[in-house]
Amino acid sequence: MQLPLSLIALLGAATLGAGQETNVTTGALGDARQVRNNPTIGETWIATFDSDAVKGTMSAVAQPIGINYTIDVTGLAVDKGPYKYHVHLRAVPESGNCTETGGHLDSYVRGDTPPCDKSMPQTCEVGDLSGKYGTVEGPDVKKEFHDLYTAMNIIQLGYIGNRSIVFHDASGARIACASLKQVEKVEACQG
Ligand SMILES: *[C@@H]1O[C@H](CO)[C@@H](O)[C@H](O)[C@H]1NC(C)=O
Ligand SMILES: *[C@@H]1O[C@H](CO)[C@@H](O)[C@H](O)[C@H]1NC(C)=O
Ligand SMILES: *[C@@H]1O[C@H](CO)[C@@H](O)[C@H](O)[C@H]1NC(C)=O
Ligand SMILES: *[C@@H]1O[C@H](CO)[C@@H](O)[C@H](O)[C@H]1NC(C)=O
Ligand SMILES: [Cu+2]
Repeated sequence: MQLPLSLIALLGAATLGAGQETNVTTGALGDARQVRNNPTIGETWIATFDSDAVKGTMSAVAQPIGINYTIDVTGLAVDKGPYKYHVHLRAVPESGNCTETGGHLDSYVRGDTPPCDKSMPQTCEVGDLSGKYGTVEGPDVKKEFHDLYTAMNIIQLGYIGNRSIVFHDASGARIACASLKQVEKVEACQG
């Protein structure tokens, strides 16, 4: 659900009129735009987790608009949540060091604060998936959601290819990370 633009403008004007500071809750480049030009519907990228902290997968499948995600993981410590999960900028290096994945995918330059308002996902950092679709609790998670603002088109803002998914525990620590890898395209088979 989106507020009509006129209503948003009115609310903004009312807030300014009252002489209050307004918090910028969208990106410097504006709200995230819906992704409508993925190259191949069904193109799939998967992040595979295989550590003591998390085992399982997060898959991303291109849709006519945006991407469908499925989280299917086990082994999250029950006393360390709620857990956040994001698309981070870079793939995980050979060392496995999650710090080196860099910050969140933030194509519209919004920053972390104030926190994402999930009722207005277009205003959130593009990669802040848990901000938009909810944190998760251990031990096991099976969760699906449809994000309109991430892309599998390399020339588009919000491109997730060769980036990574990072899980954070309640302290913010990066407890696990995995690179998003494209699943081999399977040719349609005749008979
Ligand atoms: C991981 O990478 C960060 C940033 O490069 C570095 O400061 C840190 O020492 C590394 N951690 C390990 C265990 O190598
Ligand atoms: C704006 O955000 C800051 C920090 O996130 C917060 O301290 C402040 O109360 C907010 N102001 C308004 C008017 O919401
Ligand atoms: C996946 O995307 C389609 C639109 O392409 C949507 O209808 C469907 O609800 C999505 N699945 C989930 C689990 O959100
Ligand atoms: C993604 O990574 C794979 C494997 O490292 C590489 O072959 C491919 O060229 C990369 N694609 C892009 C668009 O960077
Ligand atoms: Cu993160």
